[in-house]
Amino acid sequence: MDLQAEGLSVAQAFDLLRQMWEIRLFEERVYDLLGRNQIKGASHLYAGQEAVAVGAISVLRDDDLITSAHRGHGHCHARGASMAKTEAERTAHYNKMMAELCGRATGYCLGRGGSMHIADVEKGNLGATGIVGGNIPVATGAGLACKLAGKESTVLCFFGEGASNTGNFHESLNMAALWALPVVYIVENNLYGMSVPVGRSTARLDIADRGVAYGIPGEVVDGMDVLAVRRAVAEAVKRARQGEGPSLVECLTYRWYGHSRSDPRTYRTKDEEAAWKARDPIPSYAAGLLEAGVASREELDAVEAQARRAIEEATAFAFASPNPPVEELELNVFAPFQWTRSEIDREHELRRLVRTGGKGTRKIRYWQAIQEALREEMIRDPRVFVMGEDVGLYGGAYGATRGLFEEFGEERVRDTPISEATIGGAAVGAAMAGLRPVAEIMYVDFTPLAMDQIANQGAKNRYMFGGKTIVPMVIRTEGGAGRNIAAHHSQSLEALWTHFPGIYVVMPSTPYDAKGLLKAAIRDDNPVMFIEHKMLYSTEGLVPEEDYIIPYGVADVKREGTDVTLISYSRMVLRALEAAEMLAKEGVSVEVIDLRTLKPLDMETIAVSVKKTGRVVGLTEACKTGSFVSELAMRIQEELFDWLDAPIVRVCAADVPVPMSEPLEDAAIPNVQRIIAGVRQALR
Ligand SMILES: Cc1ncc(C[n+]2csc(CCOP(=O)(O)OP(=O)(O)O)c2C)c(N)n1
Repeated sequence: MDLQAEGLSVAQAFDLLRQMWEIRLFEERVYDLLGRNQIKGASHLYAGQEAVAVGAISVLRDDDLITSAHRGHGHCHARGASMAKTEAERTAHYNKMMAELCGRATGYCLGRGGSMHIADVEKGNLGATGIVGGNIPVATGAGLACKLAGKESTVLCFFGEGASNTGNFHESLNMAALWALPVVYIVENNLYGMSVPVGRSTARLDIADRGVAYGIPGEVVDGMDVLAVRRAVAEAVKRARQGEGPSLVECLTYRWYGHSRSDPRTYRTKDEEAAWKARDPIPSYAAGLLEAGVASREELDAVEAQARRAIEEATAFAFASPNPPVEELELNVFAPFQWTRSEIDREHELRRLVRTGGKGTRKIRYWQAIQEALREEMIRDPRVFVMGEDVGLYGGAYGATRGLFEEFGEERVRDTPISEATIGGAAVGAAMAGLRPVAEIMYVDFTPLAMDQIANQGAKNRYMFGGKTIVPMVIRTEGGAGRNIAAHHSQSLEALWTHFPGIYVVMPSTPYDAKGLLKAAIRDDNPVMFIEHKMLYSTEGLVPEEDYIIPYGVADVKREGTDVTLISYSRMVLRALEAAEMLAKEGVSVEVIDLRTLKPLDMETIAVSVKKTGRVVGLTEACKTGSFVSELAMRIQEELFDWLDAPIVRVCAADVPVPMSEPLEDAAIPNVQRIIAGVRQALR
């Protein structure tokens, strides 16, 4: 071993050993505590693989980032330990890790994440994920943020060989190669994905070769040799810093324990285990230090003893720590982002202004409202950028990004590959790394392809990681029927998106609402699912000349009335208004509420109206079963039952996939006649 050739000082060489011991002893302790049910939940132990995390992370700078997977203790440990500047910081780091595994309030994630979601975002660890392959797009987006920041920082993305069979892997490698992103994808090939051997899950055994398909250099490394890993990753990081793009490093390694504590390991032999244990990365590295005269036997023993003490102290700390207070259950679901009183009041005035068509307003189309919001926010804040399929020169499938490419260029208006998962995940990673992405998913029907990234990573990361991150991303999409393009391009999936904690859902019906709500979405620190309607893009309406935002959770009473409250959103608001107009001729006074944001939901405005009318009709273009209107009806029933004079009526789409044929499509969704019938039913 030649420390100089490895670029290591003696202290650094000792540190590698120390970190590997700490991970090993940490995992042994966790195994023991799991067996005694003192640690609950699932833990996927990293023992045996220490050389990968420690070797790879040892080449990072403080401004670099990592993302990790379900077997993530080693990554979290190595990152925290290598960034600790003092002994006290190191101690705090082990303590927080063990406390997190024990679900305590003092843990890194305040007990919200546990083993599978361990993260220390403040130290550039963007977190572990329980979804195999889920971190790969996030790393790709973080790489984009690093590249756009121009600071030569780099992202290490750790995952198992099983994850290299996911679409996320392939989408991400393609995108990273296209955009020359500074990401090092590190496959920890421990030969099994749960119980299935790599030979039965993976078409070609050298996963590193998969890089070739994308023009990414791939290398297979002995993952039991900390210095070999370090060398390979150092080379890859150097390429990344020089702007040469991503690399793929496959580390051959082995996990000492089963997949998780309950795994009996029947799929592998004792002989195989013994053969790998004979190549234990810790004693072999220690022997190298001894042979090279860098360390004495006593010094090596002292490293182990010190690590043992640190882990025991961390365990004691964790058990002495309190559980998170139950009253704080909802802490950090959303970032506390507040609009000022004056912004809220001004919006009320502006709403009146555009309704009366006063001075200081002008008429634009809905698509222009979206375009203007994007443009103004891109001018206001250099962190804002747009990406999605065909958003560039083409200007978006519905024209809402027209002209932005010409004005801001391809760096800030990015055409993406057709890779919905990685578009969503890249938005998450870029947002966590400091940017404000607005990602377009062409049709809401395609958002399920990105559901893991948006719902599991984007919406939950803040909560799971103890409130230490924000994910200020906007997913712009459009939905709804009306163009005879059938069941894969016409759905209304908003209820799906309201279901996930941690993401707002916005559905504007007018150009004024679209512009103000989108500007608010971009400025807000939380993820937003912003759903436009394909049949609204060419509609016209007034917007103020001045810069404005529309705060979330403020519904708009689009027509006042006294007999019945008709609540809707998006395109159906227009039909609701038509129905109200016709009913007015018969002497029925309908109040039309446009929710504008389904989440947060403005129950105050609803309450004022229901207390006045006592009757409610919920109107949506979505299929009836599980629609958002069903949730709305329940909320009203729970909170306003005493004021109701009649059962709540739902007017929804039929429970059918949206058909192509025009008369069938028309019949599938509510029309004015059905809305009128719904109102009459509420009045009975
Ligand atoms: C998307 C997804 N599919 C399946 C699982 C269940 N699961 C958890 S870990 C795992 C094996 C993963 O293998 P690999 O990526 O090689 O990582 P390793 O466990 O070997 O570290 C499986 C099947 C999951 N959590 N997420």
